[in-house]
Amino acid sequence: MTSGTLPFEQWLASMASRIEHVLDEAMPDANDEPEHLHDAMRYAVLGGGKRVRAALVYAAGEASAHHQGTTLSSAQAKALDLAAASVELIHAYSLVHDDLPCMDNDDLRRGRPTVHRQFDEATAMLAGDALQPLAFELLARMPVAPALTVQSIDVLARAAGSQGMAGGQAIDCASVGLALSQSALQTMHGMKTGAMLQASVLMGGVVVGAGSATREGLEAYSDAIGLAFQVADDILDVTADTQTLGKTAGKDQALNKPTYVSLLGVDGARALLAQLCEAAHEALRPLGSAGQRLGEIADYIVGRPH
Ligand code: GRG
Repeated sequence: MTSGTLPFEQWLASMASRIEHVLDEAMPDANDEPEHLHDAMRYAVLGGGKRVRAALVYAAGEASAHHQGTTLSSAQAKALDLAAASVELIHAYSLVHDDLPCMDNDDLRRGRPTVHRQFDEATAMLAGDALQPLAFELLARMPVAPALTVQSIDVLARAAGSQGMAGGQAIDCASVGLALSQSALQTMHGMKTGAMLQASVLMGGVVVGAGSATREGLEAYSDAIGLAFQVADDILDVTADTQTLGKTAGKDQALNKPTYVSLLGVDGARALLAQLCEAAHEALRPLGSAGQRLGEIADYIVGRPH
């Protein structure tokens, strides 16, 4: 996994193919009963996605080891695989449920029919339901000290739950047509999108037993990129290269959902994004060269060249 000299795009591609393989192995076989459900779970998870959350787990794990002057043991590398797979599973479930007719009612995801379109609504709901416990099952299998496993489960459960992603989604659903203040918008997105990105970074540190100084840096970094991701998404939503995104331009605006662009305008949102990117790099400064990949991921999220 130590691939410090690869150019960023190649490193990201290598992490994406690594996690694809880990997920493929970890998912139930499509021939196992109930076949229809397993088929839908595999369809939801495999063969798409930028795998940013997995890359954050790997980069934070490597950065933590490097900052402590060590390299990853094979047990730690295996644990990072399982942690990265667990965040991708929770993320995939959230997309399946978010696309359902009772939520965003989307027909396309990652350039293909959404799970409820490809299968049916009940199967899509159940596929999401089954992906969630699978994520925690993978964490329970990590070959690390039990205390680190428990901490990882705690971080992921909080990020996905009612005070994280699911809660943010609930606030989002309730705010259609409302004019939210910037701080209310920030709270909603911080929970809905930011929490899982933060968890990805923190879990990378937890799994390798990062010390408190490293964790503080990771936490500040994750705050900045968690928010930056959503601001960038809102900007892309209106300036849209829909081919790359595999989604409909301006969907949130069309749904009359509040966005950073509707609140601050495109230029205001871009200025906020630049500030957040700066804050992410600032947070990494104490990690020195160990933070290089995380810095590159921040640039990637905000769309800067590297
Ligand atoms: C249904 C509980 C529940 C939560 C849904 C994540 C989420 C909460 C909704 C997704 C809606 C959305 C499109 C939000 C914008 C930001 C976002 C999370 C985009 C999708 O993440 P990417 O771009 O997706 O990392 P890939 O496909 O690359 O994995």
